[in-house]
Amino acid sequence: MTELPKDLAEFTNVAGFPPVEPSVPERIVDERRKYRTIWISDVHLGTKGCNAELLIDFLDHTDSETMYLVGDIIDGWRLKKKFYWPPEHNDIVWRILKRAKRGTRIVYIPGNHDEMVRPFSGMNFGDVEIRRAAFHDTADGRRLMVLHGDEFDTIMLAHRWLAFVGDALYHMMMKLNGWVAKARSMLGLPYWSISKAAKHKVKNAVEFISKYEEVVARAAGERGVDGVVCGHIHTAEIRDYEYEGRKVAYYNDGDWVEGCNALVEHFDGTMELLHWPEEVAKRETVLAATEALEAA
Ligand SMILES: [Mn+2]
Repeated sequence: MTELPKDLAEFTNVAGFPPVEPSVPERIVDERRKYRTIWISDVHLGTKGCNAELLIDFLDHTDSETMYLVGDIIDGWRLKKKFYWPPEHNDIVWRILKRAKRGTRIVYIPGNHDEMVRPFSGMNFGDVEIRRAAFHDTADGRRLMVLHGDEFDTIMLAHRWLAFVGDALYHMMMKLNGWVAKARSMLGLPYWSISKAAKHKVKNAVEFISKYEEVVARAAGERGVDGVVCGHIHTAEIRDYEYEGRKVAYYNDGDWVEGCNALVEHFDGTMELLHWPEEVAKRETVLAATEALEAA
């Protein structure tokens, strides 16, 4: 019999899960930023890409009446290949469950990376509602459709892979470009620019994103709702579209791999995208200024 890796044994020990105390202690702040609603998605727990530190910070500084987890919260695809589950990832689950206990309504809409949770749609696990999709009524009387967004992949299939060509890859290619040009000229091959090819791909990625947003907004328009909240493409955005003369709002809550964004609804129904690294920087500036004042 093969023995379970230590982490996995811990993970599957249901009696001890979630842990009684998180490994990163919950920060007690004077006052949490309160919102009517918070949407987060594409956390990818179970991968090295997940920015757990910032997400823990976010969860410790905010609160809301309702919180939607808009898919790809746990990366089951990657976990199946290679088990990776640091204590901080437990801490996130712990914080979400604690929120539910404190009275936040938690709605979990699984995405394509956590599609193994989808068969449980309609059920409640503890205080967490699992739904395939949801409608959300804003404080200013608008009805929003909430879904992960991979539902549109079939339409987007032709362009799908282009979305993964990011900036980092582009810059790496720029560097490579010089070497390749040199090697090619040494071999007597004609000049061929990787960076030019990459630039073309980046342009395609930008086109992919705007096309995706259009497709999703149109689907929302067809269903007669005032807007849509999704994730999936790791690109946070608030944008207004029009469908047959009506306004349809497109909201994408971004991700916690690169962007570290959350979409929030204020108590008057105003929507805002938070870029958490910026919020942390602002907070630290204020803190430093206060300390300087106190020292003076
Ligand atoms: Mn996804």
